[in-house]
Amino acid sequence: MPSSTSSSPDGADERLQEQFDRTIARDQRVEPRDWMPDGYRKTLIRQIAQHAHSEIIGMQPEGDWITRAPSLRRKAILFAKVQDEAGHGLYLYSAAETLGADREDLVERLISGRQKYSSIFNYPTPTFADVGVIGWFVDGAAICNQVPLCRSSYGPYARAMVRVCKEESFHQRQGYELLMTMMRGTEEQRAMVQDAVDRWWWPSLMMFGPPDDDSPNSARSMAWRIKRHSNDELRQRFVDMTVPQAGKLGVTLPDPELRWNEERGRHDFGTPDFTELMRVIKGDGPCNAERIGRRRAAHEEGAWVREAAAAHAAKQARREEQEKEHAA
Ligand code: BYC
Repeated sequence: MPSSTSSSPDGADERLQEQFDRTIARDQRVEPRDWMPDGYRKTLIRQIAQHAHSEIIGMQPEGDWITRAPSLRRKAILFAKVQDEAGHGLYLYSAAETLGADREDLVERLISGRQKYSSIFNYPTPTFADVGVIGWFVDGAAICNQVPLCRSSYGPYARAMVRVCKEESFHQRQGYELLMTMMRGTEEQRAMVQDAVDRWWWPSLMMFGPPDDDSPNSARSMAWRIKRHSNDELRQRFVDMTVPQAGKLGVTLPDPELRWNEERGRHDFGTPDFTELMRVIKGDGPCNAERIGRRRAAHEEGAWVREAAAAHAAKQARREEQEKEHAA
């Protein structure tokens, strides 16, 4: 792992720090072999690991509908989307590894509850309309949050985000298209869509994190240009983007305070229940135990695959070593 801070009498650390500060100030990228402060490395590992875990846990709520999708077309779309989420998790674990994190350790931290994942995936998906609303709201929120991360100061994270965002925009559109189809259907289907919208609206706003004046990590992450916008700014963008889409779809967003503010040129909206957010983050949401239990079981059931892969790699390495000895 590249070294971080340590004091030295010849002022080398200050020079490294200045170089790092200059890279950030010029909006250039920090790369894995560059010197970086410990705090920067730790913050990135924290955020990237949480992001990776969110993608992996995020496969479950929609994944539950793969065997029950109403048509072959919907099944194929859903399969592809959930597979994409697995891919996003893997890019992100790789990005965390470039910072010296150990993937096995990260997974262990997830399944033991020591590392977080997004609160949004602790809510249930009782109807197929939930699949559509997750695409529209949750992937829509992810796009608002992640497009600016494509300009994040850490190179591997920023580059992973470019690809992830392209896929997220397909995910959002498939969700919206699914809901459009349901809205053209029966009265019962329209009611199902409205019910899913009512259940997912507030948790989706909570995805952006606590309000700015209660966000302990924001100031530092923004100074390091890991985060480009505050939690409240991104939440506002999401509301402004989603309100006209709701109008076109023909659903009502469940917020009596929601209205266009001519003066600000943006929407005013109500305050999400941040005590609920904190409760869910701490493990007490409707599905936390189920989500982690399932991830832990899948990890344990997959132990034989990891052991076989490790044994194969060790055998290959031994063979290569023997071949080198013969050749010498
Ligand atoms: N849920 O100081 P703050 C997807 C934590 S998946 C849980 O504002 P920060 C998808 C926060 O971590 C995409 N925890 O923190 C997948 C911090 O805790 P620690 C998921 C939350 O980091 C499948 C504490 O609260 N997206 O798109 O400056 C299907 C204080 O917060 C949450 C990402 O992961 C939350 N909602 O800002 C469909 C994006 N909010 O670590 C879709 C990358 C806050 O200090 N992450 N916390 O103990 C970020 O952009 C930022 O980390 C956050 C939080 C905006 C989430």
